[in-house]
Parts: sequence; structure tokens; C-alpha cells
Amino acid sequence: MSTHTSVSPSDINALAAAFSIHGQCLGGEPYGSGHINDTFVVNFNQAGTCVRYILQRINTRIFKDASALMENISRVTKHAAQRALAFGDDASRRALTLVPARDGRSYHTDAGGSVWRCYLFIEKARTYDLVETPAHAREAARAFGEFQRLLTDLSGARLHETIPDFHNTRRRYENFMRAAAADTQNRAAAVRADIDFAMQNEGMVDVLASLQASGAVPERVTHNDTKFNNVMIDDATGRGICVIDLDTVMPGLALYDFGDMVRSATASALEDETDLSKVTMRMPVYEGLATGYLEAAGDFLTEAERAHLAFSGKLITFEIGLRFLTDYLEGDVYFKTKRPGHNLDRARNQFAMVRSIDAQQSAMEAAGARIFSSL
Ligand code: ADP
Ligand code: GN1
Ligand code: MG
Repeated sequence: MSTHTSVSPSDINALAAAFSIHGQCLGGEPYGSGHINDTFVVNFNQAGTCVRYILQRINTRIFKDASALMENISRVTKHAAQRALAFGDDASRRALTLVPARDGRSYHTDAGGSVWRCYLFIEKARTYDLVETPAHAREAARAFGEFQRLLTDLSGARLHETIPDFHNTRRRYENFMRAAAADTQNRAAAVRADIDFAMQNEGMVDVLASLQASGAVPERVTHNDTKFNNVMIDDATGRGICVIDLDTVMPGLALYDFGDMVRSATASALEDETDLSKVTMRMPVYEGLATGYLEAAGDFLTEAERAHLAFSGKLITFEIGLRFLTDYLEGDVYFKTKRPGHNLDRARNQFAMVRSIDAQQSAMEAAGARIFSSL
């Protein structure tokens, strides 16, 4: 199983000392429920007040060029902060703020070669693994939509592709087929029904790529990992205040972002719920999501993008399901897992969501069109 790699208290203190932070380090502990990076909250005594920071070890097995990734993040966070300031907002709560390393770089490489970065901790706000109300979804979608808008005028060179072919669903499908054929862990026979489901749905995988090739759907700069727990919701106002987890901000399609919002936000149960009777796409939450997203992004989306909002939810849910199943077949090497079969549970859960979205797709399309015309 791949889990949170342990880091000793003295390691935390030494790592924190590599960043330009005032005061006395009071130690730290693992934080959050992300599947990729190792995240810690670290406390500092600063002139008598406890101040928290986020310290993160970048998963360089997955993000092979940490320096390029951090260059993207530096550019995007600066741009977001400038925009927030221009609107008179508290930029340090509306955008992630990198704390530089003492050598002036945006990250620190430790003696073992691990790459670390540090952010100001955004206080009085939190992330949720499960959407509790349609208002939650509306706020998150608005925040991600505003984030896409913000990136429409990011100046300078094209951002680095931190993971090539990240949302190339055809490529994801081919990887899955290769893993099923190789069956290195002898797991394929027991998951035949799941493999069959994936193969029956192959027809979906080229739809967005074909729209892009035809010019109906443009490349944009997108977030690409718009899971609900990647947006911070303000405790007092309930507003989606800050988009986080910027490792995959790079060229992409707006529909990848909306699709992943549908996958993660409309689900009635957690991504690894094993009682599949509890896993459905919640229509009122979808309506909240489409409302928030179209309020923020409706005026720059093309007609083809708007027409494929519901479909993108089905596609991205299918794609992530394929990735979980692939990881299970390959021996759980990519996503962090907490129990044997965890990736298989996730894959089955995502496929249950695909079925639920499929059954409601026409109603979702009608709701999206109605919401757009009412704005
Ligand atoms: P992963 O790529 O592993 O998902 P994230 O960057 O999403 O890592 O961070 C994991 C969790 O840590 C988030 O879901 C959020 O709860 C918390 N977190 C990350 N950055 C901050 C921050 N700047 N302030 C407060 N909490 C944060
Ligand atoms: C990972 O980093 P996190 O936990 O927000 C993954 C996403 C998946 C998601 C599934 C870089 O997101 O692509 O959709 O898990 N991120 C990466 O929960 O692979
Ligand atoms: Mg995350």
C-alpha cells in the first residue's frame, strides 16, 4: 500500500528552517486527505502568536520536473494575488502565497533529494471531501470558474505540462488495457465485470478530443484537478475563497475542470464508499454547480462547451475510474491507499457514478440550458 510517508518531528523542524519564516518552530503534523503530495501543517510561535504554515513534499515520482512545476505555480499565484489586490480583496486568503526558501527559490530540496514547498496557511476556511449543500457546490464552481477566467490573461510563455497527457482519455484507456493484459498482480480475473464495464464504455473516450480537433472546443489554461476538496470555503461566509492544489494548472479544456467538479461535487457519497447503493449523482447539487460555474464562466464558454457540461461529468468520472482500476491492476503504485483493494473500491464507486450520470444526463443537459438562459 502507498501511504503518507513518515517524517520525524526533527525533520519537520529542519525542513521548516529552510524557509523564510520568522519565529520558533513548534512542530508539525500530517494534514489533509490529498492522494498525491505529503502535506503537513507546521506551527510557529511568532512574537507570542501561533501562526500556521503548509509544508508540502512534492510527489516527484508523479511530477518529474519539480522546477518547471514550481515555475508554473509561482507565475499563477503571483497573477492571482495581483488580481485579488486589484479587486481590493485580501490577496493572502484569495490566492495561495508561496513562502520562499532562504536561498530565495520557490522550493527547497532536502539532503535526500525530496522537494518541498511552503504556503501561508489560509485560516478560517476549510476544504470538504463531500459537498453538503447545493450552495457549497455553487460556491466551489464559481471559484473554479473565476479561476479559469483569471487565467485567460496570464501573460508570458505557455505553462509547462507538468503531467503530459493528463486528461488524454484515449491514452488513459490504452494504459488501462495494457495493465489489464499484463496483469502483473494476477488481479484481472477477479475484476472481470469492472474491466468489461470499462471496455463497453470505450466509445466515450474520444468525444472531447474530437471537439477540440474540430475547433469547437478551444485549449485554455485550466486547473485540471478541480476536486471539491481543492477549493477552500470560508467558514464565516460560505464563499469559495481560494482555489488550491495548483500542480496541474496547465493547458487543458474547460470541460475537464467542469467534468471533475461534477464527479467530485455531485456525488452523494465519498469517492471510496463501498456501498454502491449510496452512490448517486445528486441533481440539486448539479444545478448548484452549473449555476455557480455559468455565473463565473458562462460568458466566455463556447456553445459546444456549454452543450457538453453534463457529458464532461460522465467522461471525467469514467476517466478517473479507469485510472483507479489501472492503478489497482498495476499494484497500487500511483494513488495513496489506506487499505487493500482501496483503488478497486474507488474504481467501482466511480463507475457507479458514471451509471448514475448516464441515467440523468438528459435532465442535466436540460437544467444546464435552463440555467444559462436565466442568467
Ligand atoms: P494533494 O495534491 O495531495 O491533494 P493539496 O495541495 O490539495 O494536496 O493539499 C492537501 C490538503 O491540505 C487540502 O485539501 C487542504 O485541506 C490543505 N491545504 C493545502 N494548502 C493549504 C493552505 N494554503 N491553507 C490551508 N490548507 C491547505
Ligand atoms: C488526485 O491531488 P488530489 O488528491 O487532489 C489526482 C486527480 C484525481 C484525484 C482523484 C495529480 O487528486 O487527478 O482526480 O486524485 N491528482 C493527480 O481523487 O493525479
Ligand atoms: Mg488536493
